[in-house]
Amino acid sequence: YPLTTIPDYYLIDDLLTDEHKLIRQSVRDWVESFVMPKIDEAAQNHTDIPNLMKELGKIGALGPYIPEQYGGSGLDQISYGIIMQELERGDSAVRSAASVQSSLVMFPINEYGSEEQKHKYLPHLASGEMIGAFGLTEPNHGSDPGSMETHFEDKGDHYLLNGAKMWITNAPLCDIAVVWAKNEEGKVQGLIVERAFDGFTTPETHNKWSLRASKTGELVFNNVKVPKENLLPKVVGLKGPLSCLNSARYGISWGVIGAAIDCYCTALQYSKERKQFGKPIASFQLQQKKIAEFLTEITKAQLLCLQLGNLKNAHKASPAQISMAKRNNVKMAIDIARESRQMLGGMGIMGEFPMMRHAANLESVITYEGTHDIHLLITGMDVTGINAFG
Ligand code: TGC
Ligand code: FAD
Repeated sequence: YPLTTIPDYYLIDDLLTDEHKLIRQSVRDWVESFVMPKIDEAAQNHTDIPNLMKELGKIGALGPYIPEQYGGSGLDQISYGIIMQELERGDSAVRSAASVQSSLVMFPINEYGSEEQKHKYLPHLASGEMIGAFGLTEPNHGSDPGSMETHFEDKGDHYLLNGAKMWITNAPLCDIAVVWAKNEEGKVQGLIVERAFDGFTTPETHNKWSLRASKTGELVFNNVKVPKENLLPKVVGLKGPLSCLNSARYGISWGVIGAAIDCYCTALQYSKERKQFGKPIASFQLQQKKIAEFLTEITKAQLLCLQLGNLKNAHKASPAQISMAKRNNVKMAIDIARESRQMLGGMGIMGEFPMMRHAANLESVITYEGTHDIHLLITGMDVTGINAFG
């Protein structure tokens, strides 16, 4: 479909700056030339896209809001959101790579790291020469990370880390991992674990039907000696990893709009070209209902994200507001991917069209960074003041 058909039904462009639009255009062009031609093959073959992280670094998609002195671009939160949207129009795996590197690895090092840690890691993460992973989830503790078992002991001149993390994006590729583990008092702290440390392994998780162009794996720590200078010094407690999730969930709220746009534009074009009963299928009311509802839901999601971005820029976005946007927008996108696939009939199951790939990817997106139900409970708790988790 021509890129000029990408929807802006409520003239939201009028609310963006020239810089926002320039950033969007450059990421959009890169997705068209670098991602679109190879994404179906990568997903079909369950392989990652070669050099993806370095390419993301070149276009400034890694840590866009990290200060320039550490290799970031010092951009605002709306720019970050727009970048995520354009990347996920290509594929959720591409957005995932940028999300993890930016919000889950660079963000905690920038917020909670020492000056030495920031200088040592951030510029290499921003350029994509170094790949980061984020270890919070464990085999026995996903929605409830506070019960994690991974722990470290103080051995005088180093820490000794033991445990395992599961479902970790980019684990098999990572050069470093920001790992959340309990200290001897049972308090959660962050450690930067480097690939070369003895006892650290990253087995790959095979046979996924979702996010097939992204590598997922485990982080296993068997008596890993972590130098003391690799502890993130400025945060103690679960709020450390959860604050990183605020940033990543915000980016996902924007990102999934991109996946929905790709499905919407594809279905709209197809429905105008495909004829049945002597007429384009777009002329049938049932198909128009789908198209009109897709556009309505995309427009609502765009407005939600833009205002959330304004709140984030003003440091006023609450975790519960972010949960609402993540939950609403991922559901919006997965519904559009599934419904738009039907509009293509048999062709909808083919790799030439993006719907099956987006729908399958979004099954992960609706699960990671807090499941659909967990985000509902966060909203419920915020509104009622009653904690329904425990
Ligand atoms: P709870 O007792 O409510 O809170 C513990 C402490 O954390 C604080 N807190 C937050 N701080 C910052 N941001 C947030 N969003 C926060 N939510 C809570 C809270 O104030 C408290 O602080 P303090 O100082 O009083 O100690 O926590 P809980 O144990 O009851 O758990 C509830 C919670 C919120 C953890 C749970 O609802 C939740 O969010 N579970 C979901 C877990 C999750 O999202 N995991 C994601 C793993 S990473 C991932 O999926 C990456 S995918 C990457 C990709 O490929 O894109
Ligand atoms: P569980 O927590 O076991 O949940 C199972 C079901 O129970 C869900 O439907 C859930 O909503 C429901 N449930 C749980 N508690 C409650 C409750 N109190 N009330 C009602 N229902 C409840 N994690 C990382 O740390 N780093 C990563 O990079 C990362 N990448 C990922 C990549 C992929 C492809 C996937 C699939 C996951 C990734 N994750 C990562 C893990 C992800 O965050 C977890 O899968 C997610 O938080 C859910 O945890 P779980 O899978 O253990 O499910």
